[in-house]
Amino acid sequence: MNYHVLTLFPDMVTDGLHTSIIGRAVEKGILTVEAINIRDYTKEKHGHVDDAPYGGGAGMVMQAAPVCDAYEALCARLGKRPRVLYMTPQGQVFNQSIARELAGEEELVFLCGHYEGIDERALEMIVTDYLSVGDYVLTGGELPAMVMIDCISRLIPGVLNNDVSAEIESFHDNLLEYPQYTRPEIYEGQRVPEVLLSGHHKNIEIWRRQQSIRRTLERRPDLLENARLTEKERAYLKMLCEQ
Ligand code: 4GX
Repeated sequence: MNYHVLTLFPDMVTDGLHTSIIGRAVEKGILTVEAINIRDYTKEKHGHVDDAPYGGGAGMVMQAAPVCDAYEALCARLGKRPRVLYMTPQGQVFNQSIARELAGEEELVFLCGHYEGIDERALEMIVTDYLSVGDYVLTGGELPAMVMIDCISRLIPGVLNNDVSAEIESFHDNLLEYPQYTRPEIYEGQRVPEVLLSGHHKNIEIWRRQQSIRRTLERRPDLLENARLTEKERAYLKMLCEQ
């Protein structure tokens, strides 16, 4: 997977993503993360990339030309026109199934706006997907792009160290993860659940699934609607609901 981030703050993106697990995947050559500075594509002598909005109003709007020129230069270099994801609270709210779908692409372009956004004409010309990280307002699209890159990358084979699928975690089957414990066996008088020390793998698996169901009911009952449960697990959920 090759990510290309169009931004006015390239260091923010590269610094953040060259760290930890994603940084290691970049070193291993599984991913590339390229931040393209939109300011490099201005044709104005003072390097302006923004101007006051037509019709008046507060703040500045990023101009169309540098954004489109940055994208066109990238397309010419790649010999293809990859999808362009625009980070905006007006977009579809990002989730695990969108991440799964995007992980199938070879190249992805993230367009990050600042100030009051980007001239609508540039968006109409190049954006293929409008995506949001949630219903709150940030100062720019860089953090949302980094969130999505992190989430998509861990679905790409070789990025995580464990060979078990990355999907065996929260949101696998639309259930929250079960609680985890490690040494010591007793901490501040609190014991690790007995079943986890039993070595009985089948019972452990049943207990973990029940914990996942219990947790999802308590913390995110909205997810249960789309949860994939066996007949026995449905009965367990029913029992919890009737208590
Ligand atoms: N999920 N922001 C984009 C610029 C902007 C201003 C006005 C459109 C209209 C956000 C989010 C987010 C802040 C990024 C505003 N774009 N992005 N930026 N929530 O809050 O993705």
